[in-house]
Amino acid sequence: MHSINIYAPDAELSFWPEVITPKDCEFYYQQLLSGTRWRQDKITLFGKAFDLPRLQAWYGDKGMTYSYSGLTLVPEPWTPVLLAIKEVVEQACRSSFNTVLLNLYRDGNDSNGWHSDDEAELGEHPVIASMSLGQERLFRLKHKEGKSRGISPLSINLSPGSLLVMSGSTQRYWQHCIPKTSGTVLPRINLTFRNVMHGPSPVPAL
Ligand SMILES: O=C(O)CCC(=O)C(=O)O
Ligand SMILES: [Mn+2]
Repeated sequence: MHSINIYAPDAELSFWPEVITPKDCEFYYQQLLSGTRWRQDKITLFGKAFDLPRLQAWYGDKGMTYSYSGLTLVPEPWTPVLLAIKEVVEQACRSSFNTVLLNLYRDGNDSNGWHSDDEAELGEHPVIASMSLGQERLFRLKHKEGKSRGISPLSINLSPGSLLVMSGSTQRYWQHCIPKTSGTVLPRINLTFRNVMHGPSPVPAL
């Protein structure tokens, strides 16, 4: 299982083009597509609620709630399929994770806007391990000071079965996104394994 280092200033990026076989890819994709508790979450911007342009699900160890963009996600318990994928990912990147955020991009209209995974509960140097299944989509990265420092943005095709690990100061200095795309675009599932650093906290009373 080979990884490629992608060199960029203030970033640590490793990429495995094929961390699982095409056969496992297809199996996990089908299992996750039908067996995940997909949610249509909303975010509030300027007092108005909008549907996120993708479906999401949050799984992990008990108590590992995760707050982002005004949402608090309470994890569903690990499933055998997710534990099997977690094992592969942990062995490849030699890190351990206690949660995973799943994204389902239903077609080319679904997307993920520019952001960094820099929430306090992920710690100062988070390791984010991003595994892709289904339709290949473009992943873009840009340095926050790219314009003034002349640092070029990066684009990586996230093919099914690939693993991209972002670590070190990547989240501090870079943002990433999945842009919308035209043409015939089948669904894509992305899993980002993360390590949430707080102890079990009470479930919010909502
Ligand atoms: O879908 C992807 O490849 C990226 C997902 C992502 O950045 C996130 O969920 O934070
Ligand atoms: Mn992200």
